[in-house]
Amino acid sequence: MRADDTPLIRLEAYRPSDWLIDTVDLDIQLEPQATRVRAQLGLRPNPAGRPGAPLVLDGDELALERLLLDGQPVAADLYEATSQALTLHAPPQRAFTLLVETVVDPSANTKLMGLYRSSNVYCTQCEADGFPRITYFLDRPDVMSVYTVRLEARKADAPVLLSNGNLVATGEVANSDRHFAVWHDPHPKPAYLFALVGGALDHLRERYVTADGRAVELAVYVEPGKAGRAGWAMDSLIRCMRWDERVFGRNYDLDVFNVVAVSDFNMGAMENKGLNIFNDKYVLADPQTATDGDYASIESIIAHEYFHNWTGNRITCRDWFQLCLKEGLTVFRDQEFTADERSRPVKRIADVRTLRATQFSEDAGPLAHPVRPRAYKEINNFYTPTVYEKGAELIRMLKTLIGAEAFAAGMELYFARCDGTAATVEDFLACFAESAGRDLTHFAQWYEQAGTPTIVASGRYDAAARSYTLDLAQTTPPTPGQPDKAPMLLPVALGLVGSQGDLPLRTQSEAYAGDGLVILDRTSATVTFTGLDEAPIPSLLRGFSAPARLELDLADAELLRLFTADSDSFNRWQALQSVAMRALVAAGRPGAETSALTARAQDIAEALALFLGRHGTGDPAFAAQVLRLPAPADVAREIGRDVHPDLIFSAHRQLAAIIGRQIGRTLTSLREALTRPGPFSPDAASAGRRALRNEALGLIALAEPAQGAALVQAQFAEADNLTDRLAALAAMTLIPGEAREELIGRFAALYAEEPLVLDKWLMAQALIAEPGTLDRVKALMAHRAFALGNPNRVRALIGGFAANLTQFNRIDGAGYHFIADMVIALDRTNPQVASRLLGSFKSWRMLEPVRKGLAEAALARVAQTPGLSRDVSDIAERALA
Ligand code: B3K
Ligand code: ZN
Repeated sequence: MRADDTPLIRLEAYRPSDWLIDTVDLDIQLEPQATRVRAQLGLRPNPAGRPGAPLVLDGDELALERLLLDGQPVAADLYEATSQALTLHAPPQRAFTLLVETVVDPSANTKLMGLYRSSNVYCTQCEADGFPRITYFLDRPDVMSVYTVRLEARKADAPVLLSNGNLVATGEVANSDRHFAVWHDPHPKPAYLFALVGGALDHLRERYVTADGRAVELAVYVEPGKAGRAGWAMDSLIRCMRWDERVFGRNYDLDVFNVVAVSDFNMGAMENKGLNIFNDKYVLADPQTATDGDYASIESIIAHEYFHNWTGNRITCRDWFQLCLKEGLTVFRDQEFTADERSRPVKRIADVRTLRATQFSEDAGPLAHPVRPRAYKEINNFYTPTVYEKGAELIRMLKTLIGAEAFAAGMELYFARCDGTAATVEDFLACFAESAGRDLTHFAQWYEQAGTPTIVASGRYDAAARSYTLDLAQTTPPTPGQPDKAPMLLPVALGLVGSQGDLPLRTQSEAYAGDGLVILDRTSATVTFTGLDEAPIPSLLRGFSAPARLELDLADAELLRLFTADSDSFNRWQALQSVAMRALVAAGRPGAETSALTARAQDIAEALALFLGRHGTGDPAFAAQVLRLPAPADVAREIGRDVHPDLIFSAHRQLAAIIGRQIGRTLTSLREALTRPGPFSPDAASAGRRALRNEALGLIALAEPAQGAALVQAQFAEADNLTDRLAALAAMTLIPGEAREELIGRFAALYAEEPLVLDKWLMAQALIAEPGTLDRVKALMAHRAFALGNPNRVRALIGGFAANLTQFNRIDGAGYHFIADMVIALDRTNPQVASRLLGSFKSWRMLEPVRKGLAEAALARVAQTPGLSRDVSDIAERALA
């Protein structure tokens, strides 16, 4: 079915299920090509449903083998079984059991949804709609059941058998080479949280006692021989469990918690109850095969999935429109965990970078949608930066708005009131309205209205009146289906910076909420601050208090002053980024003069030299963020229309080169000062030092290629860890020539047996901003490190190329053509990976006319391909609309 014929599922159309399934007893005989699934369902009519309704169970590519109702065969005319549904026309209007038997082929399941095999390991992925690929079921999150699962397999094939909940029995099957395990999960759950794993796996085990006294067996399962790489994931797990007890008062609730790493996985990880399944990229780590970035991602994703146990599993979503209820909240929780474990300002900066790069760009293009969408054709296309990252920003704003205390009380209330239910955004917000004693109706609009608001601010100082007046106005651009926008409730955290630091904030203005917070909830507001003996510089949106764009007309000199004097670290960082962004935006347009860029580059370099001299070694992680200029893609987004990627890219190179040359000596001596002898440690402080050293290396490579190449060679030779080796490789990719090719070869030889490291190698090459890259990528597709069937390989090489601003957007359209071909090819085997890749076109409308035309043609070619999946046709259709 083409997406244009696919029914649109609407939030307004929600109604409770007519039937409930209280218990599910699964008996699963694992076989690589023919796994038999016997599902015994304990059904009853839902008192909230329609009396006398038929029973329609969802299926997906299933074949029914056997059907028994209360143990008796069902007459052929009483039911209908297709590959997509099993319907009982007139089921008994009472509780009854249904035994449904299906046979599935895990080895042929290339979609990686439902039950599949990954490197000889059986595993499952059921969110959002994979369970009906295993058995017929009411696959909706508000149908929650208690599961008992018996798994049976050949011992040699699957010595380890795992499912959700607690292990209740194991044994041998008499007179056979088979064994079994029975798992029982006492917590009712929706089918999307079901999971099983079977295979030969090694593990790392720890015992954990919860704050409320429950002993829990923790285990991390990995490919044989890789248990030595599971330590960091385990360590992260233990720390995040403690943190959730301390900060949110949440204890774990089963006797076991298992994490399993698999090598073929459509996304990062999955929070199945008591059995989290991970992309191995987010579990395996040792200094030789994981970067500091990997260590940080593992820590945060382990935490994210664990935190879902309460925000997602114990309290799940009523329907998929409420996805942000679990995702936005859980992202907020994992962000807070990282902020507490590492550096709060650095985490905030990193998250805002991601938000702007992924969510702001989504909001600005044809795929924009509200945090809670009102309609969808394919729910798997809504696991987006808007639902996740903007969803987390909404929770953060809520906390800012009502204060930490009322926020904590609201969370408590939510856990107490909604535990065990499938809840809605309204249920969630009601808890905070109650704890804060406030009406949150206007705030709730954040869930409904798409688009990134722009705040336009201007201020004036009146020396005679000793006052400073700040005018704030907001607008939100139209997005698909929402041409007219209402004003949002924007919490604007602010300060006024004077010559000696922050000035006291005295005002009678209505919009001022106290504690440095202005609430902009109408089209415009004016706030007058009094008692000021000097003209202040406004520091607005401190800590990035709202997911908005800010237009504030400060002079470069004022921004540079904020960079040194603002008490808010985020805005210190932001101030310098803003100066750099101005330079890049001005220089990245057709016909731009280069003199303005040069002048600004010099100002930035001077400010940086001073800053690095003072703080470079004191807070290297923060300094690394400061040193990293806005990326070319950020500049493209800021320009927003008639974008010329090549012009932006060369402006970026030019700016980096001038700065790099200007502060070259500072960078070199800083690199030396940051070198610490001793063995590798992944802790945040050590990672911060490496980040700054490597940021400096990149800048040197751009400014002084010969010196950069020498430093790269030395660093590669001396490095005792992947972070430094990969940074050397990345810096070298900026310097064309023989030496680069030689280093690329050496890196591949060193890591020939490490697919996850080779992914980084593939990606580093796919990102080279040179016309030869497309041919290089095509050639690499034949390399043994690449496989079209493995999502990690595809994301690294093909996804890497699609993220290459200048090469994906080649003026001859060959980049678009190639990605379109890849989408079409991948769609035949794995529609989710294909549709993600197609999302690379999400910013096509902002391009200059020639590229825009070529991108549109490539999109149209995808859209017109016969037999497309719903995943891909939905994205193509919306991108072109
Ligand atoms: N809940 C899963 C994502 C499922 C994606 C389905 N297409 C991972 C997470 O957000 O924790
Ligand atoms: Zn999640």
